[in-house]
Amino acid sequence: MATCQSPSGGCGSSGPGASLTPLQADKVAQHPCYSRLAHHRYARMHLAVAPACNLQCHYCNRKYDCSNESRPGVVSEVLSPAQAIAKARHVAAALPQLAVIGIAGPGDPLANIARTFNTLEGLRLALPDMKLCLSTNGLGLPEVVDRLVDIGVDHVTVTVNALDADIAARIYPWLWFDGERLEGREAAALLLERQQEGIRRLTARGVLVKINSVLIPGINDRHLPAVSEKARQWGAFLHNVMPLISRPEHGTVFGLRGQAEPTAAQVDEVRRFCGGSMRQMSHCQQCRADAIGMLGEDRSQNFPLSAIPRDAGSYLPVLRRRAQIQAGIASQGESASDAACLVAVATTQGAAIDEHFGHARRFQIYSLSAAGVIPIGERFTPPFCRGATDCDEDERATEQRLGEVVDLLADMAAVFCARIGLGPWQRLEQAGIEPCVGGAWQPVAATLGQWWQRRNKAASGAAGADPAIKGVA
Ligand code: CLF
Ligand code: SF4
Repeated sequence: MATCQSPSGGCGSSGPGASLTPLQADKVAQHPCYSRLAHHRYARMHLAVAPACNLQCHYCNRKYDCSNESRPGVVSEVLSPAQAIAKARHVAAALPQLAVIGIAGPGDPLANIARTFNTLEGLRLALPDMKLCLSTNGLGLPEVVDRLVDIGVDHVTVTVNALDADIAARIYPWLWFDGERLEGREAAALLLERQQEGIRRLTARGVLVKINSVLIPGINDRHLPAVSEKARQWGAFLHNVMPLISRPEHGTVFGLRGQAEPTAAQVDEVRRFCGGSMRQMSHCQQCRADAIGMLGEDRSQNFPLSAIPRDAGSYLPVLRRRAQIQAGIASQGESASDAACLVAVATTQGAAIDEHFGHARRFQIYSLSAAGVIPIGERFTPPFCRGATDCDEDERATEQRLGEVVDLLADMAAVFCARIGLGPWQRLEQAGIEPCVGGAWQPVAATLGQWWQRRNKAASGAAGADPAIKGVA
């Protein structure tokens, strides 16, 4: 895998948009919907835990999947949060390319707050290497942004079909908000206000936001370039113009009224106009709300709930095997060489090694091999150090959390951080992991490359042949 340092150059999506930190660029490069290149390498899974919706779209019939993220088709099973987490663990073990788990319906995730957050929080604990993603109409978004960020949901899609309340009122007949039913222009205006506020809050917190727009000929087709321009101003990363699906047999208002679907040429033309403002997605598959697999395939029928084991056992062996396989994919096999290894880095933005070991809530994982310094994902860990008071008062709990962190990093050759205490240093060494603070505040890629060269030199002896690493002198 090429390291995606520049979204316009490496992520495969086209057009202008927000500039990214190295960490955000890595997240883009590993998400099949955000990067055209990634969709050949990584799979996604949707967990259908959210049956209800808080508004009505004229292109939706609740018997079918949410049109925000799906082609029409009944969701096979609505899952409870516990079932969803068990299923995710099972699929992650069977499908090592699985990189992202999203909640996209079949209704709106934020109209099902308890089910959605119980699922996200459970996933974060049970699958610490998984990217989490959410797709919403945005009505319930502003109040949950901090909660999403705390869990580590780094990708959020918001469906924005219009900026103008008169246009939006032709798409959304009513909504429920604060126990009240609103209709027409009043409802549309409230939705637009809440979408804007939610998106701004997300981008301000560094979340990668994708805007989905359903292209509805004669209603919003000429208006979508304005949506794209506004999305850019809000700091969104990507715009996904999706063709309306409107067939009478689906029983939607638009389908029954004979509202035309756009032609492929119309979709291309609107994307071209929108591309003047924002990167455009063109590989969307309008997936079901329970889709599993690479984009364009759906393996959900291979994973029925009845096949999920009750006791999945420890996830750690699965996590380590997934890392090896993903490193192999990313390095095109170089990670299998004796000299190759995995390392973890405590970094806030991905540019410099700038975080204290005990404060890191997630470590970035890199594959080091002759193919280069390649980011392959991250691992969420419990922050074992919660301040001096906590350490003093509950030493045993602190030790236990430290043990969990070390277990999660046990397949790493080294951990790089800005600072580390003596206790964790010793625990890492006992586990065979080298603690490295020599590169504190230094650039991540150069520090890791130099460390790898030195390690191989020491291993092979002065006369031995050192494997070269790309880009490191
Ligand atoms: Fe799912 Fe959506 Fe996340 Fe992707 S889908 S919640 S961003 S992980 Fe992707 Fe499917 Fe298109 Fe959605 S191809 S419908 S854009
Ligand atoms: Fe249907 Fe989704 Fe619209 Fe709700 S937001 S009405 S589930 S398409």
